[in-house]
Amino acid sequence: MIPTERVLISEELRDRFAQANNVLVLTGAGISAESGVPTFRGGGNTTVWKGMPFDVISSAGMLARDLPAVWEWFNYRRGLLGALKPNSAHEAIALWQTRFQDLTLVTQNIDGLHQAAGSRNVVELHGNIWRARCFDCGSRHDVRELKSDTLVPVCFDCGGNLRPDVVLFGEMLPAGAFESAAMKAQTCDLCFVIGTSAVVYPAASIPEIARAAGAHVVEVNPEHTALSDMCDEVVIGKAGEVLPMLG
Ligand code: BV8
Repeated sequence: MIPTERVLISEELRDRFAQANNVLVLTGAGISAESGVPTFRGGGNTTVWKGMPFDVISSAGMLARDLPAVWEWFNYRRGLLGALKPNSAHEAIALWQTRFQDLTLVTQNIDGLHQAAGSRNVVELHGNIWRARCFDCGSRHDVRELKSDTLVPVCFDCGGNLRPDVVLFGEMLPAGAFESAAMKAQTCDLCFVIGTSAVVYPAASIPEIARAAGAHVVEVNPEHTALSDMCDEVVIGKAGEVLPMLG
């Protein structure tokens, strides 16, 4: 536990935060940790499920082999998420959207907590666990409105099988999502990387694009990551404590 008073925000970051116009924020599972959402690689209880590492059960191959098992896995995850609320980090970022001329929020998370905190136009690189998509007609449905007595729900538009509207390992990201995030990364002057181990691509390349385009890149994480050496500043701390300190 890092005592909050020891979390250091540099004067340079305060100045940049005060003067920034175009800001891009990339978030990962760590920003939801203080809401009680288990992270993937921090030993959270989602890392292995029924003996399978999560990147096996959450993969295109498993979807093709065993769609019911994938639904069971996401139903279990939604059960963990159901009662959880956004934390002060999600709330701080929601307030930033009126603070800056242009704020782009890009998340790897599928939990919907940024939207629940009030953030709008969230770029969901990996989809959303609360949505389902039809294999046949592509229509999207809120899973909370699905009435199904079978593990694999069917589309009420065309009767096709539904799948979680989530990007699995080995699958392409939603059309345009990465491209719009990359475009904003090229024009932002301040880029925050919050709560991600930065091992999943292409998401982890967003801060690299921002850095190459001249943005000031700031990481917020209780520990160093694969991206830390590339960042201009690493604030060692929990997102829920650090972000409200920025104002
Ligand atoms: C793609 C949805 C092109 C599912 C997720 C073989 C074939 C195909 C592709 C690949 C391949 N080998 C590698 C790849 C690329 C692959 C990849 O990157 N693999 C990695 C593991 C090496 N990527 C893909 O497959 C992507 N698609 O490449 O398409 C393609 C397509 C076909 C063929 C070729 C190419 C799709 C990737 C999307 C996968 N779906 N999620 C689900 O949720 O089940 S990714 C999953 O990992 C989550 O979205 C998660 O967000 C993401 C990244 O993890 P993090 O968010 O960083 O979470 P993590 O637990 O790792 O870290 C938490 C961090 O928070 C830690 O640093 C911790 O210190 C910190 N923290 C903890 N507490 C706090 C905190 N920080 C702040 N405050 C706190 N309180």
